[in-house]
Amino acid sequence: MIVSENNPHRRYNPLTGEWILVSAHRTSRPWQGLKEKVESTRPHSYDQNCYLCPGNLRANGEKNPDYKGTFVFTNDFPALIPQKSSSSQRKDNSLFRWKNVSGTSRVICYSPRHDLTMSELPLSGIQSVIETWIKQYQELSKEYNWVQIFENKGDIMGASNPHPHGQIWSGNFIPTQVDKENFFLEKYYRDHSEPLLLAYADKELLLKERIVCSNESWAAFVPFWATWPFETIVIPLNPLRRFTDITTKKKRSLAQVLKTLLIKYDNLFNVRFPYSMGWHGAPNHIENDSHWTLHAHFYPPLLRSASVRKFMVGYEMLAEAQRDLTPESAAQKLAELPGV
Ligand code: H2U
Ligand code: ZN
Repeated sequence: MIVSENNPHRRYNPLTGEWILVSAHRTSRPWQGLKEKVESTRPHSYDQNCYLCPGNLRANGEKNPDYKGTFVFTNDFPALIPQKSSSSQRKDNSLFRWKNVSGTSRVICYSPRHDLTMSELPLSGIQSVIETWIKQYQELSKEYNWVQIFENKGDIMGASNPHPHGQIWSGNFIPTQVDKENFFLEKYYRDHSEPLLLAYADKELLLKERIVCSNESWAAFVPFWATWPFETIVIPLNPLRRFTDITTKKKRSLAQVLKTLLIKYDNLFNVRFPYSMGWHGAPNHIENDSHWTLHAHFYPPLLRSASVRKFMVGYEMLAEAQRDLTPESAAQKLAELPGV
C-alpha cells in the first residue's frame, strides 16, 4: 500500500482534478442520528397502481403497452425538450449568463416484472437492458452531443417507484461532470499517450487491492479516489470508447460483471441496495476521442448498514469530500461477499 491507511490523508481523483480527504479512524464513532426506513415487504410481480407496469395508465393518461422485455417511452415530465432556437446564448452581462438547450428525456423499464431489480433479473434480462441502452444511445446520438444513461435506485436515492427502471437524458450540450472528465482524460492522454482508464484498470489488476469482480472483458473496482463509501467504477479491459463499440461477446461479459457486482451490493447489508449509477463514454461530434474509455459509475449512499447512510454535508459542502472507510476495506468487503 502506498499510503498509510490509518492516518488522515488526501487522494487525487484524476477524472475530476478534485481531492478527497480520507480519515479511516473515524468509522468507530457512535451514530445516534437518522436511521433510514428499511423496506420490509417485497413488491408484487404486478402492481395495478404502478405507472410503469405493462398495460397500466401513466400519470398523463397514456396506456403502457403489454410489453414483454424492456420498454422505453418519452418522459411525461421531461427535464429536456426539443427546442428550435437552441443555439441562442445571452452573454450581455458576464454575471448573468444563460443558454438555451434542446434535448429529450426518456424512461426505460428494465422488465415487465414490478418486483425484480437488475440484480435479480436473469443474465438474459440484463443483456436486454444493455442492448436497449446501446440502441437508445445509437438513435439519440445522431441528434445529441450527450446521451446520459442513468438509474436512481431506491427511495433513498429519490427513485419514484420500485419498478425496475432507469432514465436517458440527451441534450445538445456537454454537461458539467462530463466536460470535467473530458478535460482531464484529454490532458492525461496528451501527457502519457494512453487512455487514463485503461492504464488505471491495468494497474489495479496488478495491485489487486481494490478489485470487486472481473472477467476477461470487464472489471469493477472501488476506485482509489472513491468518494462514496461503496462507490465502484466498471471499466472495459480493452479499448471501447462508447456504447456502440460493444460487441456481442462483450455484452454478455458486461451482463455477468453487472450481475455479480449488484448481487454483492445486495448481500452487503441484506437489502435491495440503493444507488445512482450511470454511463460515461466519448461525447458525440467531438473532433478527437482517443482519450475516452466507456465506463459506469455506481454511487451508493449507504455507509454502515441498510439504515445508516453517508451524508455529504458540512466539510464536504464547504471544503472537500471526506470518507471514513478506506476504498481498500470497502473493496475487500465487497470482494469477499458471494456474487451468486
Ligand atoms: P425516477 O424514479 O428516477 O424519478 O424516474 C421515473 C421517471 O418517470 C420520472 O422522471 C417519469 C418521471 O418524470 N414518469 C413519467 O414519465 N410518467 C409517469 O406516469 C410517472 C413518472
Ligand atoms: Zn410496476
